Amino acid sequence: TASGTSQADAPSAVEDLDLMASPDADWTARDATLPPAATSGTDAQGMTSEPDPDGTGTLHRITLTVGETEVEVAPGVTQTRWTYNGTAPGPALRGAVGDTFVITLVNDGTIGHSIDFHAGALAPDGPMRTIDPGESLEYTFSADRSGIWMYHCSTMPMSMHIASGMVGAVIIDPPGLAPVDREYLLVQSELYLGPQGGETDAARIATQNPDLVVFNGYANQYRYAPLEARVGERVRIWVLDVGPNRPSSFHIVGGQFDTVFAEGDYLLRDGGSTGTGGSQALALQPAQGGFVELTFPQAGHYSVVSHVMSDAEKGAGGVVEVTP
Ligand SMILES: [Cu+2]
Repeated sequence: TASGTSQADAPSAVEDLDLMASPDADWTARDATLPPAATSGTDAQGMTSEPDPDGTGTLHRITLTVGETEVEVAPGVTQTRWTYNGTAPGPALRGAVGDTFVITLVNDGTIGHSIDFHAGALAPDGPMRTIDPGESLEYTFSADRSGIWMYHCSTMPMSMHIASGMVGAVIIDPPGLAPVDREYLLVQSELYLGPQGGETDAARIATQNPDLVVFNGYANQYRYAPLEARVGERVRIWVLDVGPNRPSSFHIVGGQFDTVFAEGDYLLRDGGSTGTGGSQALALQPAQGGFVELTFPQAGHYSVVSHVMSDAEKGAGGVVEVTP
């Protein structure tokens, strides 16, 4: 196609990449704050929640519209992302065990797309089918198991659709999840840059050598707009690695995790069997997630990184700014 030719002929946006640069003054970070699960009303993302008429849990409904959206992914670098509701990653959905989610998927894009929710077990054949531009489908799943679950487009080549931004998180709270002072969500993903303003370089994905590794869609996002906490507050950070290819080793410089939850259960709580245990990193393969909890002992600037160091140096970094 004509656009394919121009995409192939244009120089890669890698040439414009400067991770020492800063975003423009009018740039705003994506809010990493994770609101509690709703049981009624309409949230900021347009998800409605109400008591399930069948008497079990909460019924959540949201429409996810697929589109192509040009966004900045690093200072001075834009890409045309394939998005659910205009952002990559897409909206984070949160609920409780026993809830039901009804998703209306609308394809406003220019090629076939689909959606696959790991948060619900079902036969993929119908709900995960690819729909053409202009079509829609309804996808209903029951949240029977807790954890932080990936959702993604599963249309082939899946690596291209995932790397282009068709990903998101579903958080199903474990029963008895303790209250905390602050909760954040970080979704780690890779970018394989096409031309400035263009689409993902499909051929480069297979090298598994990304140009950027990012939290919530933008390189070093929370270095420019730090996450906030106060000394002594309990902070929970949910992390999901959506890949498509790279693992994460989630670490906070100067912090120690006293609680770690991964893939459906606590790895560490209350210091473990000795009462003295701590954790330094949450290890996640692509499509795995969990959370860490910690308190910050002193005011200061605590870097948040994937301790896969080359990935941290490609943008998988941020800061928690801790004030007295
Ligand atoms: Cu897709």
